[in-house]
Amino acid sequence: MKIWFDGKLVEKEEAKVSVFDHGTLYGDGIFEGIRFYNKRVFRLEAHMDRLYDCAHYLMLNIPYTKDVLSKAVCETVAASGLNDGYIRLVVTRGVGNLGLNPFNCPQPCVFIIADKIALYDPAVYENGLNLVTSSVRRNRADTICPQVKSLNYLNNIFAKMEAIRQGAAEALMLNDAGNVAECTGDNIFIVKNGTVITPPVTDGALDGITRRVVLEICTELGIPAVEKTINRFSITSADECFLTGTAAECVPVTDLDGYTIGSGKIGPVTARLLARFKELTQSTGTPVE
Ligand code: PXG
Repeated sequence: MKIWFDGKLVEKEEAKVSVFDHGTLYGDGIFEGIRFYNKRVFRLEAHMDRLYDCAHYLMLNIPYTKDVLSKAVCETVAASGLNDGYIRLVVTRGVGNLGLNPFNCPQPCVFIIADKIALYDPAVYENGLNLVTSSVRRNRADTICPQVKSLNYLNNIFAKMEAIRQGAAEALMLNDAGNVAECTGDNIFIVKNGTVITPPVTDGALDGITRRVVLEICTELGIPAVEKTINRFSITSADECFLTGTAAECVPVTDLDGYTIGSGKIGPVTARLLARFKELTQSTGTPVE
């Protein structure tokens, strides 16, 4: 397997991050998770825009233009020989001294992996997934802003562990006010009386690219869609519920904390959105070669 590491493709064994890298020492860095289908990278431009916006927020200067890094992503996918898979693009603060000061780290470290990923059991795409509400709150915007895809995922990891310990596949994360933010690695949607509803990013959600695609599909198909604050009651009384994310794609949710959601099966609106999402992933994207 070839990894793109600081400007060139190297063997996996040679792709090593320093123990003095502030990404390793402090979780100081950012990442993107991107999918490719039929050797085409899905929504590459949107992922690159988000990466550079996050880098700017961290005052981290990525030493490549967006264009160069986009080409590097395509090169890595081409070198993988895979038709379909998952890209992990990571930018760390780079090598520095012991001590938090990021301004002593002259050069960020950038690497790109193209590999396979299987997030959930394939059965959940047919039968729906169980969620449990986590006791861990999603970050407030005045801590690590939830819109930043940073290398600090500990809150989400704690929430994920809680879910797994209770036999659920994913955890629902509430914000500081007790309203719904999102899940540990996916955005959440409900359907109520024919309207698709998702919390606004200001309620503590990542501005997910799959989330944006689903909202676009709603417009295209004439399905009413709104960004609105929701709570756990909104979910237990919803007709349908589903999650979106690059790794997860679109997954129906049929249970929250033992409450059956709607019919307990994939709902008709979810099924329509999933079908159109699949068509888009199969037919659009940036060709890698
Ligand atoms: N919320 C959070 C907290 C995320 O980390 C999403 C929502 C969905 O965003 P996108 O842009 O992907 O639609 C994410 C994305 C993994 C993994 O390895 C996690 C994500 C993406 C890719 C892989 O578990 N999270």
